[in-house]
Amino acid sequence: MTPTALITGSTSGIGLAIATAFSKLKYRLILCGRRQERLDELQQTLSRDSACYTLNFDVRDRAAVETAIATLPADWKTIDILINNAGNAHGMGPIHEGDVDDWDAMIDGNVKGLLYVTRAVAPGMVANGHGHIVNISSIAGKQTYANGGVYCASKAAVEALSEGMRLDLTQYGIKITNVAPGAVETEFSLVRFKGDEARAAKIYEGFSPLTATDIADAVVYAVTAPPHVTIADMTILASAQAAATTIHRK
Ligand code: 8X3
Repeated sequence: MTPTALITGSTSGIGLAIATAFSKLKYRLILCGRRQERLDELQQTLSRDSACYTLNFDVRDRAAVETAIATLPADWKTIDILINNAGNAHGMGPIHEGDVDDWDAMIDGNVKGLLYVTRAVAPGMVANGHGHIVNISSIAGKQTYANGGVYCASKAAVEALSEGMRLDLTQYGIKITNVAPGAVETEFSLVRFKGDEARAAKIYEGFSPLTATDIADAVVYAVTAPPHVTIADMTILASAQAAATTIHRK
């Protein structure tokens, strides 16, 4: 049967690339995001290849997450694949100068939001005896860097949650894949630097960064692996990148 995939943060960046790649596989798609206009546009584009349903909510809003998933129509209720992609970096700076609103945004979105969505979707997978959860983490969850402590901590939490979910859910036939990308050129840096385009562009200067499609390719590999294979953890770096903050630029 055609799998149904729910993707958070599906209207841009890595989420959009995954939605596009899944659409080529003819998966049924539950496209989630905060911008209804973008969701509508995406639905229009992707419905050429696959059936789509949109859900407009912010993962940080616990009640909205619960309501959105609880009110899915009957023929969209069985979710085979959950892509926990929504998340972002907000601001950068030393801990003693950190903007607490930025910290809240990162912890609420990257950690609590991922948990809210998982809590709403996983019981259905347990009841069905199968499922696949893909958590989009980051190299920042494996290596902490200066001025990024809170973002790195939020992604370290994702790493721990991937392990925790695997320990709790393997017995129910649910696979967990943790994907940790390095430098991917998306609107990520623009959000991190609060719209400062020059500063964001500098991040990707002098080397070929990863594209969102590179990450989507890896996710497709994980979700199409044979039933007896779990791709547990993938770290994906740009070829010029040796570590989170070590990039060889020309
Ligand atoms: C984004 C990757 O290296 O900019 O998650 O933190 S990095």
